[in-house]
Amino acid sequence: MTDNTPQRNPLTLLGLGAMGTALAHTWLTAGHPLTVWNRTAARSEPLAAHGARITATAAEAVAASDLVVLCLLDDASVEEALQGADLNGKDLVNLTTSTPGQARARAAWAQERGARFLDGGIMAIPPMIGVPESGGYVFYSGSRPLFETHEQVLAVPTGARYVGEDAGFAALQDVALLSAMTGMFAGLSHAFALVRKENIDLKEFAPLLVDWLTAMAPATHTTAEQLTSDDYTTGVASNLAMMVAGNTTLLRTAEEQGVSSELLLPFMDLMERRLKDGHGDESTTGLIELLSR
Ligand code: FVH
Repeated sequence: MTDNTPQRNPLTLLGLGAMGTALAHTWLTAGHPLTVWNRTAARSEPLAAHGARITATAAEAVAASDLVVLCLLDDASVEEALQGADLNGKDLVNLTTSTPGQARARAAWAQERGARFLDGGIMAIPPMIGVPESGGYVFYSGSRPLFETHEQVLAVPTGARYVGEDAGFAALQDVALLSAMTGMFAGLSHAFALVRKENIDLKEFAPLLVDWLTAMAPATHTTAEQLTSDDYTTGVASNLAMMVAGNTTLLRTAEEQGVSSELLLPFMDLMERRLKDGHGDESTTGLIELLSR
């Protein structure tokens, strides 16, 4: 009898934390022969029952496949895990969160050892992995031939978006999105601090906040257009002069509610500086000028 099951490409995964484990399950489910290694062996063992091959050392795991994916804590753990592994001829895909500088240095490091290198920035949390409708994806940058060779395998856990040959671009765009998210969390923390001690149902307030943030989000496109055209006064819905005047109300309300304004003040200070420089007719895009060092 002929086995008609399509052959899936084998790969190795180093790192079985929350994210690595989620990734591993999707490749195993899709039928890819998977070799795994984790520093703490107990975390690898459950995967053996799902068909993974477990190795005792990272070097053995690297030797097992041409494609080696890393999902470790940080760049230092990548260095440590790969010590003593023969990387010559390997395709390394590093999904460990890094800075753009670390990603570029790691790409050069891999190349010196005879490996092709692709850096990845994961825009998903573990429950989104293997769930196409979650909208998760990974930014990839570095070796285009490596990406094209392995695109189908890389797209198994979540979407795959290649963003350029510069190995630092995936990390840069990952961190840019995470930084924007940090600002959003700061904003919603302040909003909840204002209302939480009143007789307001926070579960009814939450969707109002979500709808408002969603309604404001398209301002992102205006910012991109203004930066591209170098004209920060076209398409301005709410100008800086009006917004700075409005800040007084935001700060007084915080005081009335007994809430610190520490999350708002750095941005408001920038707004005032730009206004004092004579840019009251702009949107907040001009503030970006003040951030560049
Ligand atoms: N989890 C998340 O929500 C985020 C989503 C976006 C992307 N991040 C990044 O993914 C990398 C891995 O994250 P994780 O969630 O799997 O992290 P942990 O569960 O903490 O697992 C860490 C693994 O790294 C291993 N490890 C740590 N130090 C070393 C080392 N010196 N040598 C070898 N391995 C090391 C650790 O091994 P062990 O503690 O089990 O022995 C885990 O396998 C990360 O870059 C996130 O920023 C996740």
